[in-house]
Amino acid sequence: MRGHFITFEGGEGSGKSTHAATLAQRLKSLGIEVVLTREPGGSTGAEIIRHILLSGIAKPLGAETETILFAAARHDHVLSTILPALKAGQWVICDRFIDSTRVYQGVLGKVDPRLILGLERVTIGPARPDLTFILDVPAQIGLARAKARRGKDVADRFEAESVEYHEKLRHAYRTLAEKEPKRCIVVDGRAPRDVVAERIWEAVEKKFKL
Ligand code: T5A
Repeated sequence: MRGHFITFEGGEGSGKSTHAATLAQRLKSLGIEVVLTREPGGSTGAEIIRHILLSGIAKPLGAETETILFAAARHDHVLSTILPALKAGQWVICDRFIDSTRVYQGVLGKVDPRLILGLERVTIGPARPDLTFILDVPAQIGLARAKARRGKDVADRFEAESVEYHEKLRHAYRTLAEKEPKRCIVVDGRAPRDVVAERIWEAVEKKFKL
């Protein structure tokens, strides 16, 4: 039996990590086996590539090269972490996945959609998300949260982009959700944490008949 695969998407500081962890905890409290993971990263090889991507050293190589690096990380992550867990009947909750590439590299980076979708097909195989939460917050709010959380550390490669860039991201995520309404649920991430968590839980209960 295949397990279930849920992804969290959205802009910086929208609450993905917070709500991925909250959902994982709630499922575990029901005795469900859960693997909580993230992208870029989630496996030994992918964590190495994460460092290259988020440090910004690959930025001068261009958006296509960054796209290929995200795909390389995803390939290792899917093979090493996601597929084994799904095959074992576990639930996988992933903080960012294919939609981040579609939006950051595809829409914002203007990378040819044929490259994006071709790499997607090759890297994920049968690991298609059953359900994707898109946490929606205005860019200013998300960036302020991300800044408050990182303290004196410097902003990473993507967080350092302009507010205008992040507003475009938000719009691109909403457009993506409209195109795939069966898989994607947009959740207002401005609401208090417990309200957002409850909205997510209700959707999971309904989708997987818990
Ligand atoms: N990327 C990634 C690509 O370009 N292409 C790809 O294919 C992939 C996979 C990853 C970067 O890589 C890019 C996108 C990203 O820029 P990352 O360090 O993993 O970088 O950063 P993010 O995924 O953006 O994660 P963040 O940590 O910035 O944001 P989250 O996870 O959305 O936010 P979270 O949960 O950490 O919350 C931030 C703060 O807000 C608070 C939390 O407590 C925390 O302090 N918070 C709330 N506060 C008030 N009300 C609420 N409802 C709140 N929810 C959370």
